[in-house]
Amino acid sequence: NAPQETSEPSSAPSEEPADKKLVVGFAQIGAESGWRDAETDSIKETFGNDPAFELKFSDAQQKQENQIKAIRTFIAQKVDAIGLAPVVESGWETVLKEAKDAGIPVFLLDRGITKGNEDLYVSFIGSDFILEGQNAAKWMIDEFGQDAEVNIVQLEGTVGASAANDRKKGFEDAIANLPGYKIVYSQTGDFTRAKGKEVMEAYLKKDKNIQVVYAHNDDMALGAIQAIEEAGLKPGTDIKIIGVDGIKAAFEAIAAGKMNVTVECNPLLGPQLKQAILDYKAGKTLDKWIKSEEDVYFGQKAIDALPNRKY
Ligand code: GYE
Repeated sequence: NAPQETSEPSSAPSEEPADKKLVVGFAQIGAESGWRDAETDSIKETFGNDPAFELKFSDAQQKQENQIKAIRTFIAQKVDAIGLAPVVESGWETVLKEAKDAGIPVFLLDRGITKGNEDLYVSFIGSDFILEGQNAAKWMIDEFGQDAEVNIVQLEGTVGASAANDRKKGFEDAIANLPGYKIVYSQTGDFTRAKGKEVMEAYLKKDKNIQVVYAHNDDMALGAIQAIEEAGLKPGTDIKIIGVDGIKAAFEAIAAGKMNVTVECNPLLGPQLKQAILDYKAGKTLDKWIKSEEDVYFGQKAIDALPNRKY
């Protein structure tokens, strides 16, 4: 599939304003999850509502090659800045070097790239995925106790994505010294609800002695919940369900007693990206990592927060 490119309609008057618009090209991954849809909306709203900017938005339909093509198109169009949500960590050196040589600043949004390439982008704006994995494990250990025997199924995100690698690492490191905690199965569900369900369904046919599902995002957790119900078990009770992202549907599942906890990951990054571009253009020095602030929601706290969730 070719990348789909759309330009936001300009809200400026027909006469060119004295100040030229800043053109931003954004290479998005796709629309695999509720989280990503919220991120896309945030970017489109932020730049679409600001007459000082023009947004060129590309949807790569989950393929790195499409993201690379989109970046090359942005370079040819001489955009003022490029935003990139890298689907996987590796393989960006060549194209980001091309952007650098063209003098176009690159901002990484939400996912990172392989360490050692910090000279190829201005800032990374996003979450600490290792901490998210640790927080997921912390909830579980608080719930069951250090000495418990707990069989865990891990539903991993997209293979090679920083969000998947680091959520796995944070979680696995946190249980490494607790011999009762065993990951009995770990498989990618590609961050989608459909795949999360499929993987869980297949595993439950072989083994139902599971106490926890740890899903690298809420969509896969919601898919697993369906599979567990169809297998005649009670998600949230028989099997505790841990997700990451904090999408509204996860809060609803917690309120319904089918899910236990969601580790928040903020997708509303449009305003921070815009600010970073403006700061860069104003000659300010930016932090290499502009971190998101996030919380962990379970029980009554999740139920209380539900009416005010924005995504
Ligand atoms: O958790 C998942 C999405 O990169 C942080 O990607 C993001 C992840 C998010 O598809 O739902």
